[in-house]
Amino acid sequence: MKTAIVTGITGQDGSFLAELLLEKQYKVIGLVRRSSMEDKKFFNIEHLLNNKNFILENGDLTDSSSIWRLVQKYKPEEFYNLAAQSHVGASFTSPESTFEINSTGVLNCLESIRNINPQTRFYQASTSEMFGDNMNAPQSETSIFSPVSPYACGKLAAHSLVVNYRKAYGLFACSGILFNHESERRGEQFVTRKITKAAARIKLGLQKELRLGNLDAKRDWGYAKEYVEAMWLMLQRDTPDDYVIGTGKTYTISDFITCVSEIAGYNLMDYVIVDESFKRPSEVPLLQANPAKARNILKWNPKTDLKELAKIMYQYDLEKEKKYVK
Ligand code: NAP
Ligand code: G4F
Repeated sequence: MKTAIVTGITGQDGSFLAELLLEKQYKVIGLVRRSSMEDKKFFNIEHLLNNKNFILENGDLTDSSSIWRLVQKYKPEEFYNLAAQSHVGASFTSPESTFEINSTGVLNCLESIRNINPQTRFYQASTSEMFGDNMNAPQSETSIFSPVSPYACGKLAAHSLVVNYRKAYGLFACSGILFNHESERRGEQFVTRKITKAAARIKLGLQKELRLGNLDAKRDWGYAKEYVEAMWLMLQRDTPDDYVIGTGKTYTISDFITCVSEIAGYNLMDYVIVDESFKRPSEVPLLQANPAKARNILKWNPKTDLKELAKIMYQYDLEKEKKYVK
């Protein structure tokens, strides 16, 4: 039985990856940090808590001793680092902690592997945000990085460390440069989930308006459940490498609102108010993946299109919000 450490286990991707690895008969060790809302933090992984191959350990990515202890205890075959301060907008208000988690946190993982168990295969959650304001789309593994947020700067530092530890120390370290991926488990502050939740609440008469920032930015949105398969595939190769993962299609935030409107059966745009406070000091205007390398080498292909994705999310939110209707 293989053992995998997964950081960020309570998040969207961590929970889907844990399910995938358990299905593949792995022992999954999830890193969790203390929360003031202890009863709510397991929402995405509640259904896994009784699985004997699913083990949670306390720690924090920025606390190197907790990472070293974990690698020492389990000497895992695979280590997936999905933990991050993952909200780009929040990185402008908390740049230091974001940078610490998203870059030094990764160094802690790499150093623990290099010193304790160099045969551990490492996956880093890199991001299309690293392309920043590079308008040359579609973006591939060889496109120029031009980050425009503290979040993306921290992720680019981490990405460079992964490349360096692969070259300098021969670690089996891979970065997945993932474009936006969403699901019914997406955090409610990210734009797609904010929209599907609001659409459901407006439909049910629970909300009157939807305040959003920039509606013109373009994103390449896929379904998170499919993207965690790409992470696993990267670590099964003979040689480590970096891969762009995305659909190759790009849409504006307005397009997504139109899509949700069609599913919900009313014009959601009538309820949208553009609120400057949700705009960012600098914006990533255009993301569109060129996932040819992943398609050719990993044999990975996205299956869920934007409309199906919006439907999954909207229907989930509609069911969830119904309990608040009096
Ligand atoms: P998410 O839902 O926000 O989950 C982030 C996870 O990181 C949570 O489990 C969180 O734990 C954990 N975490 C944050 N700070 C930590 C710390 N100091 N120590 C330990 N754990 C910590 O994010 P996601 O959407 O699943 O994304 C997973 C990873 O992929 C992230 O690294 C993100 O930056 C990257 N990424 C995401 C996308 C996307 O579109 N979703 C695209 C490209 C890259 P708590 O529950 O305690 O907060
Ligand atoms: O949903 P978002 O917050 O995602 P963003 O900034 O693209 O970041 C996500 O994807 C990255 C991969 O490219 C990940 F690395 C990162 O961890 C995260 O998962 O915003 C998408 C777009 C932005 O252009 C934003 O300005 O939507 C725009 N937007 C407009 N109104 C809004 C809002 N975003 C949020 N969160 N909230 C709004 O009200």
